Amino acid sequence: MWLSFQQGVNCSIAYRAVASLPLNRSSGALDTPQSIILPARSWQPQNLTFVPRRPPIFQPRYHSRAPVQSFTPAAAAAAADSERDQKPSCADNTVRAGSSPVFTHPGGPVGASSSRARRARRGSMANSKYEYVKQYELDDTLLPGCWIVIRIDGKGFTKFSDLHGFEKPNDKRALDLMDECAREVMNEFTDIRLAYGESDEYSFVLGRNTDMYGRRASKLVSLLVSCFTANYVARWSAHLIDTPLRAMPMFDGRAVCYPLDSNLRDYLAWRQADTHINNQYNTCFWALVNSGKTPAEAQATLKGTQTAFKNELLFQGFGINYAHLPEQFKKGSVIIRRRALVEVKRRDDGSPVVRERAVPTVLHVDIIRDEFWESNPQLLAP
Ligand SMILES: Nc1nc2c(ncn2[C@@H]2O[C@H](COP(=O)(O)OP(=O)(O)O)[C@@H](O)[C@H]2O)c(=O)[nH]1
Ligand SMILES: [Mg+2]
Repeated sequence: MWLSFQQGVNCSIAYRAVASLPLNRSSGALDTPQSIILPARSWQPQNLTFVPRRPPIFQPRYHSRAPVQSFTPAAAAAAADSERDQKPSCADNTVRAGSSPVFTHPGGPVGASSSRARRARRGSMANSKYEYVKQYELDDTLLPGCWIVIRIDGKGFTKFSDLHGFEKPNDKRALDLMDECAREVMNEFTDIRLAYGESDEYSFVLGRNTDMYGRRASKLVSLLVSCFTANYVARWSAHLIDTPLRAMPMFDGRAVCYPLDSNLRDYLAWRQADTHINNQYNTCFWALVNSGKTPAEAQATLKGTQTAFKNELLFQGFGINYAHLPEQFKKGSVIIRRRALVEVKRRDDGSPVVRERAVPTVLHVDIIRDEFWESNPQLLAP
């Protein structure tokens, strides 16, 4: 089960029990999460419902490694000969583990993919006539001491969402899937302090002084994008239960550095303001279209209008009180780490072993005003 309690920074304590995500045995996917929020004062250990631990989507990670072939001088000589006969691109030391014969090297057999062996191989490049190619690799280390924001964005999601019949203007299933993928990214990369998402995009904030992957932009962007995308595919069927995935979801990514705390807050405020503006416009637009206007007429009606007009239009014309729309639609999703009790394993007698952990937690709150930052001072701490 997921058993968690959340603790605010101001030491007010709210307790929360989160039911597990049972594995859908036929699809191998996780079912939709359920949360049970218990009132803080009524919390007692006996109130907590124990449910099976959330199973991993995949079995425990391990790296399959090609067996290291035993080394003999004769094999080494033969391998070196055949290596020389190959094309130039194969004649350097970039031999792929498991696909090549083993030959001698100061760092050990090439088939052995230990980091020591790799370092030694790299060192031997010093004598190689091909070494100059390394100079073409640009240094993309991100500025030191700055906040790093990595924003990912769905490629062609206008089409992608139509193809899968996403509800307009917001499809909660799709937004929950985005949130879950972002949580998984934060579980994988613990240097991420905070994430903010809306529509088909997510921004991940890394601490000012993170040394994750040497702050190399290409490493950071590619890893976050691929982790997010892999989770999007793997968890799709748990959220869009009766909707087969009919196209490959893809996400682009970029890294931006912000030197000041105020820059970071302004960046996040910009994204959240964008969420509100888009959501309000889209809610009006689709209400007009669903009432019989053409898209062009709906666009013309809304052109140049202010917030008050749109709120009035929704209320008078369609009985929609904008303030009552789900916070997830109006404010987007912010993910921060909160202390929580998590079941880490089961004893032989079936009882859960619970530990306190920092758990990425999805909130739909205002991050523009000071209140959020004042109640979560760890987010901007050095
Ligand atoms: N219907 C619907 N569409 C969505 C939802 N979330 C994202 N989208 C679509 O994704 C698009 C994202 O905008 P943008 O990144 O600028 O467009 P892209 O270049 O086509 O990915 C929006 O314009 C929507 O069409 C959703 O929940 N429901
Ligand atoms: Mg997009």
